[in-house]
Amino acid sequence: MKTVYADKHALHAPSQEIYCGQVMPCAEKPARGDNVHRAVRESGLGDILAPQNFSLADITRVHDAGYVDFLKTGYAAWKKAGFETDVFACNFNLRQACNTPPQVIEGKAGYYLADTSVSITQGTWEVLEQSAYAALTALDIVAGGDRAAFALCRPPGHHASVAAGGGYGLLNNAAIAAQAFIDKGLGKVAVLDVDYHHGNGTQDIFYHRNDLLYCSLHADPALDFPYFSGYADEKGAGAGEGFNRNYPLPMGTAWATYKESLADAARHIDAYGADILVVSLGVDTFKDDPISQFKLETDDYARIGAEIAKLGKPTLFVMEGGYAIDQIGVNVVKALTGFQGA
Ligand code: SP5
Ligand code: ZN
Repeated sequence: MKTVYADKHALHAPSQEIYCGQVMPCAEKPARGDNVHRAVRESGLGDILAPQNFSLADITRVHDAGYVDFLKTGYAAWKKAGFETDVFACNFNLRQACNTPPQVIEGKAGYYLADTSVSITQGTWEVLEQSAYAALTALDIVAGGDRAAFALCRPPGHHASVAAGGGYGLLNNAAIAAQAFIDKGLGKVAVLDVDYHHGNGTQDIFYHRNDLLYCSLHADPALDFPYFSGYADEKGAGAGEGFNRNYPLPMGTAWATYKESLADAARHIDAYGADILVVSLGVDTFKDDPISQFKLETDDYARIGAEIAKLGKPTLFVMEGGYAIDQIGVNVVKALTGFQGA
C-alpha cells in the first residue's frame, strides 16, 4: 500500500490550545505526523510519495470560498491588526441567522472557527493545502487501480465543515477526496469514520446527499467533543435521509463492544453498494490516548483493518486523530497491515 505524505506538515505547529479556559500545549502536534511517517517507513508497508499538485478549485468543491480565503490570508491579517498570538476565535456565531462574514479579522476568526482547540499559525495554509493534496493524490492512486492507499494527512480534517474549522482541523481532507471521486463520475462513496470523535464536519458536508454514506463510531456526544452532533437519530435529511449513521458509544468502550458497531456499520456500507470506501482513520480510540476514553488495544487496530478489508472495496485511508505520541505510529501501521493481511 502506498502512502502519501507531505513533510512540510511541521510548519503547522500550534503554540497552544485553550481547553475549559486553560491555555495548554496543543495535543495536535507535528510529532504525530513524524511518528506515523517513521512507523510506516520502518514497516515496509510500501512506497511513500509526496503529494501531487492540484488546484484550489478541488478544495472549494467542498469548502466555502470566503472560508478558504480566511485560511489563506487570516494569519497575515491577524498580525497586521497587531495581535501577538496565532489566530484564535473568541466570539462565536451560535445559532444566529447572520450569514455575513465580519470585515475585521478578529470577527472573522469567530465566524469561521468553531472552538478554541484550533488555530492558524504562520505556516498553516501551506500545510493545509499540501494535506488536502495528499488526500487527492492518494485518491488518484486508488482510482487508478490500487486496492488501497494511505493519505498521511496532518492536521486532521473531519471536524471541518463547509465554512468552519474546529477540533484541530481546518480542511476536511477525507471530504475533499470523496468529492473528487464523485466529480470524476466514478460513483458512490462510503465514509467509515473510526476516529474517537464524531466527524461532525464530514456529516454536515454530506447531510443532504445520497451519493455518500457516512458511518461513524465515536464517543457519545453527550459526554465528549464535538458535543453537538453524533447522536444516533441524525440520519440525514431530504435526499440524504438514511445516508448518515452514527454509533455513539459509551466511555470505556473496548473491542467487545466496538466490534459489534463496526460490524453493523460494515453491513450498511455493504448494502449501500459504494464504489469506494474512504476511512477516516483516527487512533484516538486507543486505551492510552491522553484526550480520549475508549480502551482499544494495539492489536485491535489490526482487527479493524481486517474488518474493513472484508468489504472488498477500493479503500482510501485518511489520517485523522490520535494523540498517544509513542503509540500513534504502531497503531496506524497495525490498521493498515491488518487490512493488507486480511
Ligand atoms: C481530529 C480530532 O481528534 N479532534 C479532536 C478534538 C478534540 N478537542 C477537544 C479536546 C481537547 C482536550 N485537550 C487536552 C485535555 C487535557 N486533559
Ligand atoms: Zn478524534
